[in-house]
Parts: sequence; structure tokens; C-alpha cells
Amino acid sequence: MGENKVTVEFVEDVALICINNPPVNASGVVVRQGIVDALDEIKAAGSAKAIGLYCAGRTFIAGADITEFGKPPLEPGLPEVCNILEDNEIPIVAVIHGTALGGGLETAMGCHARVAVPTAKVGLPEVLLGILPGAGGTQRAPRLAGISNALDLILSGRHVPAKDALEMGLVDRIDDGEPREVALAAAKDVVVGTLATRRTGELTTTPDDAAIETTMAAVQKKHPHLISPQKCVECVAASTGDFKEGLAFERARFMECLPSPQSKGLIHAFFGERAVANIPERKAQARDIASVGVIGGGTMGSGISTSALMAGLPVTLIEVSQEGLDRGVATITGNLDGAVKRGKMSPEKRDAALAKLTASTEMESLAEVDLVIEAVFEKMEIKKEIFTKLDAICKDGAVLASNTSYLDVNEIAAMTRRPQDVLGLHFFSPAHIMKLLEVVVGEKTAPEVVATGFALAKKMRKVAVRAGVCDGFIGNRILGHYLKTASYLVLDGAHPDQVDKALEGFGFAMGPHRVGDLAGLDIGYMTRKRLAATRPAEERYGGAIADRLSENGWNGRKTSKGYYVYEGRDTLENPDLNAIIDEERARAGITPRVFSDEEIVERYMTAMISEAARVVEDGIALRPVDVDVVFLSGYGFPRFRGGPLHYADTIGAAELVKRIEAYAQEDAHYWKVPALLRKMAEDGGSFADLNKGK
Ligand code: T1G
Repeated sequence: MGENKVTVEFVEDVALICINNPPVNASGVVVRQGIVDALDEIKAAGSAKAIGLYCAGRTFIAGADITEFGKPPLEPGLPEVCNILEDNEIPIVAVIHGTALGGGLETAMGCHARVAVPTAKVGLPEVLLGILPGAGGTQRAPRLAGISNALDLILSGRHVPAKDALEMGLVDRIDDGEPREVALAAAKDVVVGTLATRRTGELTTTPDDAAIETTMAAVQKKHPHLISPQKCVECVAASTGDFKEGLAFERARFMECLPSPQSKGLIHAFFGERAVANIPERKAQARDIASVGVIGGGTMGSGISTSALMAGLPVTLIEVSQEGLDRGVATITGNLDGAVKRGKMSPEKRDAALAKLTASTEMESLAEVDLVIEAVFEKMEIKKEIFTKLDAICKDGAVLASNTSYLDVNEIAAMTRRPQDVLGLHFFSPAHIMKLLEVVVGEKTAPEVVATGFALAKKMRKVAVRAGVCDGFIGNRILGHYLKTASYLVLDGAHPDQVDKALEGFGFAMGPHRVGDLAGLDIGYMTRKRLAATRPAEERYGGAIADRLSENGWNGRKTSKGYYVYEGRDTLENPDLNAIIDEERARAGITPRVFSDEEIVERYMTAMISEAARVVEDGIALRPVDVDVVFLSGYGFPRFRGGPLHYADTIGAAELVKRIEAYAQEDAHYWKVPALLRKMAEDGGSFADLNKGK
């Protein structure tokens, strides 16, 4: 057995239990058994009149050990340990520091009192994993904090600061100090009676039918695809009854959620967002980034500047004209005000961030910055000019990044004498909100420059994914492919609104036409024009309808008309659309046919999966999970589906190959079976297999 994860210390008439299971004291079976053994040891010693339970390291228990999920259950289970704690004869006080989450908070609620240090936070985030608090959380939290607070905690999964937890009744006292000292003092206070203890299961929950009904209706509306939120509400409602029956009810509901595909998808997403940090350059020494330069004060440049300022970095914003600069500064100011309004930052932090913004029309102002991000118009000529200048201006060792969303980073790097310092940092709009950052690695990009890109992402609280160089890198390359399927579906008989609704039924927040209207149809229009010269003759052109819209000046929301018409907050049908669709079908000699929603989803997802497989095959993405994280963090892919290639495994390679071969009968150029997928189908492999060990 490894070193002891749970130790007991006797101090006069109290005992201390210390849990030490780095990095987050996850409650794996060794910890759970260790707690039970520690209680037995203390009982046998007979000297302790109170017990202080605390954790070493940076946090109290951060939950059940998620790596145990999907394996045969290991006894003692977390619910059992929480009940053993509660039934213990000697009173136990839990001391919380860091983040007591999920099974961690449930363990603390199984104890007879809870003391938190001021910086501690508590939460029940199980719903974010497609499950529910399954170790008594849905029964104890309402008893301690009331039904409304419990519903908020359990359905939001948010981390509640210690002072709010005290107000709710989840903790009994706030004491500052090292966990062991606080635990010793608290146990002593229990002995002398200045810290009251109680068994949570003996408390009662005051019914609140109105809260239950309102919340149930709200989760059914907000999460029509998810099963665990509704079960969370049912469990909280059950907490007004008998405690033991409530625990049994919760256990049954938990076991209905745990094996579900959506829980597997959400857990895949959780670990995936951490797995993508495992890059070949992970051991390289990132360069210190203490100042950032941003060239371009448009939407992207302002968003990137905002994100850097919110991360506490000084930013020098460069624009060619004072007018452009003023516009950029105004946008940044508006972004920061928005962050304050959304409660993402305090007014003081907003002022401090703004004070770190320098604006200039002179690129020479970038001479001393540690990293520059170019975010100007997507024209290679302009970027080449800028990087030539940067090469002459910036100090040795400065990292030079382009925010290009598809252009060749190697070509850009070749304009400098320092290609090893050049990479792509592809942000997603709005850059101060979207989590995804594609770190595009050029042929000559140095390992420490890649590591610097990942370190910058962490500082900006973004999810960085490593991408190779190709047109569109990971996300936009795949997007460009599957959007053609959407256009073919419309030309062949489906209506844009039907396609949108079918994909929204699959779980996307918005279908591709609604997204196009939001982003601006002119972006796709310019891309199609850019690629026209190199489009293979045998490729079916799907852009005719969208071209007509853009040529009419109907580019989506920003022109109040695109695939839809926008009047205030209303989205209406575009009365001119059907005629355009009919004309373009006729021009192409197409007799439209009916598509089912199911076929729309199948074709759309199969197209996405096939190009995603090729992106992995080509080494543009390191692993399938990197593609999943790109789509979860940057393209609104439904999180409970786990990402395109996690979802592909639920269909299976053989079925996917069969679908592509059937579609290829209509269009052999567009529908090709990726070699990787065919091999998977032949040897029964999966994308999950590919993720292992890479
Ligand atoms: N189990 C196993 N490993 C975990 C873990 C967990 N619960 N939480 C984190 N890790 C790993 C993580 O994969 C990473 O590993 C390392 O710890 C550092 O994490 C019955 C069933 C606690 C806020 O959902 O939210 O209890 O990459 O990079 O940014 O009702 O981790 O280093 O190899 O995220 O400082 C409920 C999940 C579980 C909390 C810290 N608990 N964790 O964030 O570090 S279900 C959760 C977090 C449950 C009961 C049910 C965060 C954090 P590696 P990190 P961080």
C-alpha cells in the first residue's frame, strides 16, 4: 500500500484526523477506508472527547475520485463513509480550506460541525458531471441550508464563498489559520461546549413546494436534454421526508444518472480540458510574460486586450489611426464594464485593469513588450508587413503571435529572422469570453514558445489546445467541411430553419444558419471567394444561396436580415428566402426531397466526425480529445455529448464507415472514408483508445 493517506494524531483529550491525498484530496477508496480505520483507532484509544478532521495540501476533499467512475464500486463507498461519520459517537468537526466540493462537502456535512477558513469555498458540482450529490448531499444540504439554498447550490454547481456558506448554515464558524491549528482549536471548543455539534440527519427540512415546482419547471426549460437536473430537484424534494428513505431515494436516482451517456460525455469533457495540457513541449520552460502588445483595435484585438487586462497584464494597443485607437479603447472599456455588470470583476479591478492599458499609433511602442499578438485584417500581405516590422522593433526573446484564424503561420514566421519565436494564438470571438485558444505551432516554433502560449492561456483562464498548421487549423478546418453538408441539405430539400431546429434538438444552442447570422454571413462569403480559385472542379458548390443573401446585403443580425429577419429581440422568417432557395435549386437542376430531422443530424455529424478524424490522422490535432475540447470550448458543441469524437464512439466506426460509403454514392468527392476510421472499423478500435497513452 502507498504511504498512509489518512493519519491520526492524539492531542490531550482530542484527536485529529488528517487526510493527505494530493493533488486535491479526492476521496478515493484509500482515503475512505483510511477515515473508517481512523475512527476505529480513535474509538479504541478511548481518550478523545472530540475529533477534528482536516486535510493537508491546498484543499479539503474536492470530491469523490472521478477516476473511479465506470469501474466496479469500491467499498466503503462515499455514502457509507458519510453515514459512519454522522453515526460516530465522538463528535467530529470538519475544517474546510480550499474548495470542499461534491463528496468533499458531503463528507463535511456528515460531520457534526463545520469550520471554514475565510478563503474556503464549498460546492456540489455533481450536476456538471451529469450526476447528482450521491453521498447524502441532497438530503443534508436542505436540512442545513433550506430548500432554496440547496437547490441553488446543487443545480448551479457553483463554488460558494465561506461567508455565504456560513449565512446559509452550511458551515458553523469561520476561523483563520492553518487547517491543523483550526481543527485543534475547534475540537477543543467542542469539548468545552463553545462549538455546538449536531447530527445533520436528525434535522428536518422545511417544505417549500413553491420553490420545488418553480425550479422543476425552470430546469425542464433550461436543460431539456439533461436528466440529472430534474433528478436533483426530485431528491431535494424528498429531503422533507424520512432521512433514511431520502438517502435511499437519492441513491436510486444517482444510479440512474451515473451510467448515462450524458454523464460519460460530461466527465470526458472535464478530464479532456485537463488532458489537452499534456503536450510534447510541456517540460519546456515558458518565457515570462509580464507585458503584452496587441496590434489591431477591432473586435478581436479589443477582445484579446480585454482578456489580457482581466488577467492582470499590462497591454499596449496599437492602431494605425487615432480614430481606430479611440474605437478600440472604447470597445475595451465597454467589455470591462460588461464584465463588472456580469459580476465577473469588481469595479476596482476594472479600474486597475484599465489603468494598465496603453494606446499608441506607433509600433515602436512595442519595443520592450514580452509578447505581441497581431490581430489585424485576415490578409496575408498585411500580416507579412507587420511581422517584418515587428522583427525590427521587438526585443530579443519577445514572442510574436498572430491571431490568424486560418492563414499559414509558417509563411508569416518566414518574414522574420526569428521564426522560432513565432506562433499562432487563435482566439475565438468574443475573445474575452470564449474559453478556447488554439496554439498554432509552426515548423520552427521553439518548444519554450509553445509552452509560453499555454502559460498565457492559463493566465487568461482559457483552455489551450495545440494545433498544427493547415487551412483553418483544427476547428475552422472541420467547420468548413461540415458546413458544406448544411448547404447541400438545403439545396437538396431541407429548409434552413429545419436544419437549425434539428441540430438544436441534438443539443446545439444554435443551428448553423442562426450561428452564421450571428457571426455575419459576409465572413463565409469572403472565405468562399478566397477559396474559389483553388476549389477543385469536382467539388459540389453549396454556397449559391448564402452568396445571394450576402450579395443582397443581407449578412445576418448586423444587417437585421440574413437567413432570418431580426426585429428587436424577435427572430422572424425571411420572406425572401424561399424564392432564393427555389431559384438556386432550379438553377442546379435539383428536385427537392424531404429530409427527416434524424437524417439531417446523421449527415451533419458524420461530416463533422469524418473531417475531425482526418485532422487527427494528419497530426494537426495531437489526439481525438483535443478535437473534442476545441468543439466544446469554441464551437458550442453540446457538452453532454462530450465532443465530436467522443460522440463518434457512441455510434461506432463501422456504422460511420457504412454511412459515408452510402453518402459517397451521391458525391464521392465530398464523402470519403478517412483511413483512420476505416482502420478503426476493421480492428474494432475507438477514438477513446487513441486518447490513451498519448
Ligand atoms: N477526482 C479525481 N481527480 C481530480 C478531481 C476529482 N474529483 N478533481 C481534480 N482532479 C485532478 C485533475 O484531473 C487534475 O489532474 C488535478 O486534480 C488538478 O485539478 C458522491 C460522486 C478541485 C476546483 O466535480 O473542480 O463527488 O491533470 O487542474 O484548476 O456526490 O479540479 O493534474 O493529472 O482542475 O486548481 C465532484 C472537480 C466529484 C470537482 C481544482 N467534485 N474538480 O481546480 O486544478 S463527483 C468535482 C475541480 C462527487 C459525490 C460525487 C477542480 C478543482 P492532473 P485541476 P484546479
